[in-house]
Amino acid sequence: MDSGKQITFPLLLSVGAAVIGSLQFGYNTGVINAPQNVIENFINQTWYGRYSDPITKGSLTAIWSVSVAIFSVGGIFGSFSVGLFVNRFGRRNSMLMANILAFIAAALMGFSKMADSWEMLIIGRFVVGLYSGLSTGFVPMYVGEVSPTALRGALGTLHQLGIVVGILIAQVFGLDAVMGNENLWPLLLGFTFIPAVIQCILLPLCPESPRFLLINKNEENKAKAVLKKLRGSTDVSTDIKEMKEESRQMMREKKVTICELFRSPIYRQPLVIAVMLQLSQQLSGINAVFYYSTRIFEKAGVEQPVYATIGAGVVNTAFTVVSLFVVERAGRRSLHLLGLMGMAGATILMTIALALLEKLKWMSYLSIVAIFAYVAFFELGPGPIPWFIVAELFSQGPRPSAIAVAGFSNWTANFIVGMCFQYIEELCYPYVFVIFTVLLLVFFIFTYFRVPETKGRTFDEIAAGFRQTVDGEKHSPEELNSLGADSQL
Ligand SMILES: *[C@@H]1O[C@H](CO)[C@@H](O)[C@H](O)[C@H]1NC(C)=O
Ligand SMILES: *[C@H]1O[C@H](CO)[C@@H](O)[C@H](O)[C@H]1NC(C)=O
Repeated sequence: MDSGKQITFPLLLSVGAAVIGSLQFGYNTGVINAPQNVIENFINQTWYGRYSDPITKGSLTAIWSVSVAIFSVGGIFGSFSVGLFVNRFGRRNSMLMANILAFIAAALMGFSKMADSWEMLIIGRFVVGLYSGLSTGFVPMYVGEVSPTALRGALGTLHQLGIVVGILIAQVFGLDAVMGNENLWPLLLGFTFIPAVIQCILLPLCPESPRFLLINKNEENKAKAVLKKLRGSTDVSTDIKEMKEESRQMMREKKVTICELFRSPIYRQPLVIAVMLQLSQQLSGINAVFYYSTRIFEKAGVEQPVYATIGAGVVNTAFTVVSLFVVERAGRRSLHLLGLMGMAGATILMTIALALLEKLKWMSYLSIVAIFAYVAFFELGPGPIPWFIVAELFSQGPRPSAIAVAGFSNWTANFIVGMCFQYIEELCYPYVFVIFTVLLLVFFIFTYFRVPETKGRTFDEIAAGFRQTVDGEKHSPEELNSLGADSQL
């Protein structure tokens, strides 16, 4: 019997229960998009009720931007705390415990209207950000560790898919006719409670990660029992052997702390690349679209902006699926370049559409096309590629620290975009997207000259390429640049 490729019910259950965490992350990323106007009204009225003075535009923008962006501050803390939990409590129990945060957040956001308090909304967004930061660490780890090697890649992509489906669900629920209206918006935000309940029911039926049991707890018999259930086979010696081999290899390579990572010149170049790729993902402005697209479409003269937002969600999901098939085959570097260039083109289209809207009404359609193209190109390149490259640039020893630094850059840039977009928009409307065009081109140039192709190359080969540059700090810029070209292979 081929136990390596079999999808058993316990495996399906475990993976399914875990990716509820990814769904929650996506849901809370997308949920504040559609109901922006109704919630702003609530803030306006609450302000008036308290101070008997109409709220100024500046205060309203500030409160709203903080409510949106504080999610990423929670994300920063969450993603840094992953290590505190997984090795102590285990993967499954960590996921289970994180739901306490989801319940607290749901209550804070859900009752904020009743309590006339936008502060509760803001704290709730922070707490659900914490949960999301933890989830983006827990879920891929658990899914990777319960899956057989042959299925690891395929099942791992369910995390990414869970996120985009979560965003889409949030956009549909955010319709005026569903929950995105004056009366039901607290329910829309509090809805995060339901997936949390489902996960709390399902997770206790799922096994702990066999890798955690074997390597961290040294409980081989328990690990074997779990593996037998997951694989639907009585012979799990190959899995056990593989895990032991992997852990031996990890011991051989000393763990590199974050401080060492910053100090050592060997890691400098890969680290700069890892951080720049994360920045290129976030500063491309993608979350400006996920957080604010309804407002963007509204300003672009689209008549039913919420439906355009849902359309963007559908395009996002479709191209995530497309990219799952493409990423494994095409080179990472070329895909990233293609994505950045396509997004830059889309931002130019968007600028034209916004600038000419006064004269040509049909420009609102062009803006829909532009945003759809923008999202599609994001999912082909800057969406998935940075994670592949970070994982492929670093070997076992420095990888966890590198991923932590990358995650920090990701959430920080996410915060900056969420916080500043509305201000920048007010300042330089209709030319907001020009900023992203410039940033995208800068990242394109950086990727072209500095990022090596990592697909199908070993760590040693990639590291050798970098060493050339480290040894020769005196190398001329031309030589350094040719490294990028050399490594296209
Ligand atoms: C707040 O609400 C009042 C009355 O409903 C409205 O006239 C005012 O424009 C609103 N203020 C802002 C900043 O939206
Ligand atoms: C970085 O941000 C993107 C998009 O917001 C998200 O899909 C990805 O999971 C994030 N990564 C981490 C580690 O938070």
